[in-house]
Amino acid sequence: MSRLILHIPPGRPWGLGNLSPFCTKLETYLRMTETPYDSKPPSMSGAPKGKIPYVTLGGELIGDSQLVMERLERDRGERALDHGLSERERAIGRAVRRMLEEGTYFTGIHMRWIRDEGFAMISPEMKKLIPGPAGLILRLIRSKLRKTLHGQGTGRHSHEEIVALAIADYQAVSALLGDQPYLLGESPRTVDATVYAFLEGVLRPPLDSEIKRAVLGMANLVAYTERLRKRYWSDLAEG
Ligand SMILES: N[C@@H](CCC(=O)N[C@@H](CS)C(=O)NCC(=O)O)C(=O)O
Repeated sequence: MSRLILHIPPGRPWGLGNLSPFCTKLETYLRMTETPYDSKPPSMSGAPKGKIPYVTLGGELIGDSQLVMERLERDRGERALDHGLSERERAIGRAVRRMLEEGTYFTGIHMRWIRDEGFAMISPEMKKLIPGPAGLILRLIRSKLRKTLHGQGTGRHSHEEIVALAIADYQAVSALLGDQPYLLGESPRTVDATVYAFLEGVLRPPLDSEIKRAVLGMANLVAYTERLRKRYWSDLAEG
């Protein structure tokens, strides 16, 4: 089969895998499984679900980081990262993944896009991805995200409530991780790609926040992020 093409925005801002946690998640998985891939900038109009990341696999376009990973896991059979997990471990992995991706994610959108400090931080990075004058496009994206947050519900909370939600989510991950090297024990599993992507997205960008300070105070999460980074992202510059 031809080499997988990963369609993601270029760049490693602040030493992140990607600005988008879903792109970091999928690329982390490809690195965890030593799946050969080439990266290519996405076309939003060509994206199967209108979102990033997506991949070309054997001539087929597949959208959604999780659907791509599930397909690759199926193809790997006994070499799948989640092979051998118990029903209970799979359930914990699923619950943590969906908490981060369908809940915590929106607290990150609030911090990066709605708060002025976050918007000031992210705008120059977004401008690198948008050809031509980007000011208007960024304001449009911000306004669309404000509506998305309102519809999803996070946008109806105060800033303080949103911060408390995010911290409680990371505390839950910290409690589940305990002193294990990976979320479900001794070996890295698919859920670790998500957990890593979300933690680096809080820890690396130069945005001081109550959430970042709280995560920095959870020593096991900080050590975990460094462990995964060393193992899968050692090619990225520090700092
Ligand atoms: N469930 C999707 C979520 C992907 C997602 O929300 N990507 C965002 C960037 S972080 C996106 O493409 N947003 C563009 C849009 O919603 O129009 C996945 O896991 O791939």
